[in-house]
Amino acid sequence: MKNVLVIGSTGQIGSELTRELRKHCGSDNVVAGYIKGCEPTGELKEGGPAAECDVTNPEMIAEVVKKHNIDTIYNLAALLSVVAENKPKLAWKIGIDGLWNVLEVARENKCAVFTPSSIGSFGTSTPHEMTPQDTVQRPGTIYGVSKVTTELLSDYYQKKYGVDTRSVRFPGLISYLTPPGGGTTDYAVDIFYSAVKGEKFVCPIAKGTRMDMMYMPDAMQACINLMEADPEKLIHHNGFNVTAMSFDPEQIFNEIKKHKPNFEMEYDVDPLKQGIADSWPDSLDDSCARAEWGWNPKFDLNAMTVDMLDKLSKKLLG
Ligand code: VAH
Repeated sequence: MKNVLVIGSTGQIGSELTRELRKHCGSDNVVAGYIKGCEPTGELKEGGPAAECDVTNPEMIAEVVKKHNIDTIYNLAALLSVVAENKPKLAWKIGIDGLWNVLEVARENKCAVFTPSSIGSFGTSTPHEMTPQDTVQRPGTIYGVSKVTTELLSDYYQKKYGVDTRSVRFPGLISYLTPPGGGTTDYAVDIFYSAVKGEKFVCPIAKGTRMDMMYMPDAMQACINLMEADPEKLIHHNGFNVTAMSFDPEQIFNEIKKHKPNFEMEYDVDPLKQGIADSWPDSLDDSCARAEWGWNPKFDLNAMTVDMLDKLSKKLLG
């Protein structure tokens, strides 16, 4: 991995991954791809090259890949689960028509490709406890349908054309840098903002709803370590289960309360988010990722809470 293009570099994952990749590969070797109206700013803009790169425009992708001699594409362009349910056609256009464009450019230019899947690729008929790596995937959301298709199309290009496609199924991602953009697991980020601001948190997810989660630094390591793993050791290529913790709203609330004794929470369940959350696993089996490429998260709920409160307090309160 020498010259990298991050498509969707200003999003929740892309903005942090571009920074991490620049530290890892060298600032000049990581191109921040963006679309009009979502141009990089601040460190993302100053920290290295950027290029307009709309995933729905194959010529644009090819031009950037050739100009910067790209050998690895991180394709992070997607609508998250809740937004996607309200804009299903656009979700498919970005998620799948866009993926097709990326895979074709990768095939023609011999690039490796990472396009994340999600625990959203599972549905109500999937075993919910310790969800296996290889199991039933019949999601009921357009987000989930697009993520299963992402896994299958990426596997197809790997088998048929030898394109080196690899990816993980991300759980909910928690970060203090870039706020999430319309997902079912956003509550696990929003709760920290309420706690730091001294506000009561109104939780849109029902008591007892467990979902897998991960702190963003661990997600960054997953993105990089998988792409640099020895291909000879990979049995799977796309859609590795990865997780770091599984909790419900009460558990994260009580962990935060250890540090903010006056913090309060009440429930106001959002039916759309709750319906999606109920269809997702309660916990994942990530043993294949651990065995095939050494996946090993560093942050559990306790460690993430300490770091999130510290970093968010500095960000919001100075
Ligand atoms: C969402 N944060 O909620 C994303 C993610 C597993 C959750 O895919 O849509």
